[in-house]
Amino acid sequence: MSAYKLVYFPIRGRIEPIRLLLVDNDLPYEDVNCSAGWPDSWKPKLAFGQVPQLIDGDFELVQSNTMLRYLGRKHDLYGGDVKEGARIDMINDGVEDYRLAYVKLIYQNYDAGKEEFIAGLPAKFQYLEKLLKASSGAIIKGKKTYADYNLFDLLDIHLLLAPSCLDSFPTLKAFHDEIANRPNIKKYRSTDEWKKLPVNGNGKQ
Ligand code: 0HH
Repeated sequence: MSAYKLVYFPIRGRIEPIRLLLVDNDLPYEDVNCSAGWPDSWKPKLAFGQVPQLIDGDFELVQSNTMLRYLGRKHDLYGGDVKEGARIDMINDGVEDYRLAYVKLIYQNYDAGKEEFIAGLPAKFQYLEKLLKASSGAIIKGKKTYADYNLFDLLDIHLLLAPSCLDSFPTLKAFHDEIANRPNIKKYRSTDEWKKLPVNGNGKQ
């Protein structure tokens, strides 16, 4: 199988959940840095003028959540039936809502809004805690799903912002720990290269 190509800036940002999915499932990929020549050489070629972009042979996709679902369908990370698939999508859509709020804080209101944002996290995380607790700590009990990587990354970036934010959420904390300790993911996240990779494009985290 030829390697997927992931076109993005050299940051974690919106592509990190996709990288984690590929790493955990032994799927080869290469990062393509779009910084050089951005925007003129890139924007006209991108379906919505934005990255990330996934290239699978002659097939090109943008929209990070579409890319996750594509890989989920291709690599059996989409549950076993339509109801499981819908639950995975539902949780992934919830993750997207929380990611949008995070992105808004990071890029538009970091200094003035950080304290209030952190104070509001328990009100959000209680829902995710309840959802996972009802399913033995997983999105789908006993199965890997594409949304695992998006939820993991969401928790991970919030832990950087507020290291104690999962202290009252044991199910979410165990979910995060389990994925962080999977051998491929642990190895990937232990390199100096990964540790130096900015989380966001403006240096805030
Ligand atoms: N809904 C889309 C998705 O989920 C949103 C994509 C998006 O916002 O895929 N793309 C942004 C880049 S992510 C984009 O293409 C934000 C990171 C910005 C970091 C830039 C600087 C990095 C320097 C090292 N934005 C460019 C644009 O819209 O022109």
